[in-house]
Amino acid sequence: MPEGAVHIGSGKVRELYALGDDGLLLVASDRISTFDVILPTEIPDKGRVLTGLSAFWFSRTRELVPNHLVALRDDGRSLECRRLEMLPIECVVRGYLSGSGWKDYLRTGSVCGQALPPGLRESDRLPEPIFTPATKAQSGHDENIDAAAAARLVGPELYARVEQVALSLYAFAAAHARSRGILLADTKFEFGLDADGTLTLGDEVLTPDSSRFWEAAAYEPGGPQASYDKQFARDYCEGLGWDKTAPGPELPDDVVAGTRARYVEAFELLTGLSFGEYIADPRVVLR
Ligand code: Q0Z
Repeated sequence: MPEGAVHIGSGKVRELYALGDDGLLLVASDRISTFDVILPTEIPDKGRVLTGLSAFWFSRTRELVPNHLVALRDDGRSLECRRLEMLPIECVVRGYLSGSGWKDYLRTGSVCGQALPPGLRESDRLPEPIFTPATKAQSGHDENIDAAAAARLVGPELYARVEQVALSLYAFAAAHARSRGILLADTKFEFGLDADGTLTLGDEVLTPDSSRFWEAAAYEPGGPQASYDKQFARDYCEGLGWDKTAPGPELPDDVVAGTRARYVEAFELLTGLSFGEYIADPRVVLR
């Protein structure tokens, strides 16, 4: 437990600590989930990769919107943040049709009340990126909601601003990722208000756990795409005939090594830095 920090929450793969009255410490573990189940085997350095990517994007997007990042710790897996009053919606942006967006489109022809052209296939690129808010479920899965429902939850003015900022963040990150051979299919942002009431980007941003990253060279719409980072682990688990209920299976060493290599590769492609440089001095991602 980090010194002087009081544990206040656990996510599936992260821990949250209070730092004084208005600070938080977000610590990313090496745990991995597949099919929504935490596996008993860790992926070494996964938490460092995700923390380094998050810090990289916070640093690169601070001109677009202020964020909660205060400091990146020497361990490379802990972010000191400002405590925000979080908005009660998940701010998802989709550039491609996948996951719950694809499911909703098959059923209704729309995603979050936004009609899409007929005849789209799974994983197709959308005519333009769309903002698809969701409620924060206490447990289980977030539920997609339409713009009117989201605007009722946060107020119409804040809703309009959050949509515009989320779309700008996606456009910036998707262009950057595309230039490095990675498609950013979709991503989830969480925003809050700081002590002055300023809209502020919080939580983790543009990591493989909050986004779908696809390898551009392997992109083939018309079906599901391989996950950039988790596909080895998923394929292994599927091959076992596991029923996808807890507890999940242990991963063998070669699957752990292959999965770790994919996380490190995503980090190196997106940041343009070697992962070794990051371990030696995490602050290199802040430029
Ligand atoms: C983020 C979460 C985690 C469990 C609360 N800056 C902030 N201000 C207020 N609240 C949060 C943040 Cl980031 C906040 N979460 C998600 C993160 C473990 C849950 F590391 N919950």
